[in-house]
Amino acid sequence: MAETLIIENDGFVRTLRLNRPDVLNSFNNDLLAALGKAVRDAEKDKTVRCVVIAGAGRGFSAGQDLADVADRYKDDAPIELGSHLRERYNPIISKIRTMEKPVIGAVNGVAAGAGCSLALACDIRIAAESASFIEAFVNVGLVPDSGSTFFLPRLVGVLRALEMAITGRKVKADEALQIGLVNRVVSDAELGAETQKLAQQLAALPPRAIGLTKRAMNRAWSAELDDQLDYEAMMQTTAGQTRDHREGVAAFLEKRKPNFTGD
Ligand code: T3D
Repeated sequence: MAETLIIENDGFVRTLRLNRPDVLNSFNNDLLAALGKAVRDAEKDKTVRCVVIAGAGRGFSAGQDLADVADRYKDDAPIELGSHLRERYNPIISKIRTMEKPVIGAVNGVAAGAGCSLALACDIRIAAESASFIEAFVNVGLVPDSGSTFFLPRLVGVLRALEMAITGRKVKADEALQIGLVNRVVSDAELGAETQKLAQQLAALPPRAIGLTKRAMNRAWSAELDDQLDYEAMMQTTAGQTRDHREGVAAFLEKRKPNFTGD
């Protein structure tokens, strides 16, 4: 049986490719377990400085595999979806946000339901022209989960977020760019190369500075200004004590390329 997740390393960049193309990379328990382990491993591994999440075939991910859960509905027993989310989806979304490494979502096609949430959890989203985003939950009588109610209003505002969530309509790549849902749209053919180019650029930058920046930005979503100013000062004390800070300053003054090591 083919692996549900393909893991590829290129220098300091690790790509996690969802690999159930026949069902648009929808999530069964195997894929969720593999992705959960892969994000935990990527966080711990010092040789990984940037993570890319991508999809095989024509989709990014169509969310929960609806066939995989059909067993649940065989009888009239009450169903408790919350524990499935808490055990399998939520730890993945949390890890992507708290990992002090940049995570790029390379959205090659449709990102629907929890697949859309997964894309939204990434730090940077690059979309192919044929990509689309669908808060598909409502179409199957569910509410947005896996972080969609958190990320979407913060990214595009409550007005647009709520409309996407309660209509379940498809937002294509050009609209996604216009409303601030993605950083960039590239041609389908260029998605792989453009993503790798950005990932390699990020991997060459000082890892601690990037990690602390991500931590501070995450925190800012629910902070007061004075409190956040103080937090920035604290983060800067830490960053200022790294070897990479000295290397960056020295390289600038010596007019050479810096060599950041993560120390
Ligand atoms: O349940 C819990 O544990 C709670 C968690 C919930 C999280 C969620 O993600 S709920 C939302 C689940 N996802 C959906 O409702 C999306 C369902 N899929 C679609 O609406 C459409 O497939 C798309 C709009 C995403 C794409 O449409 P299209 O026309 O490009 O492709 P298609 O023909 O519909 O799909 C291609 C194949 O993938 C097809 O299989 P076939 O007919 O070729 O054998 C289709 O059945 C399969 N597929 C697509 N999405 C899913 C799926 N199979 C299982 N589960 C899916 N989610």
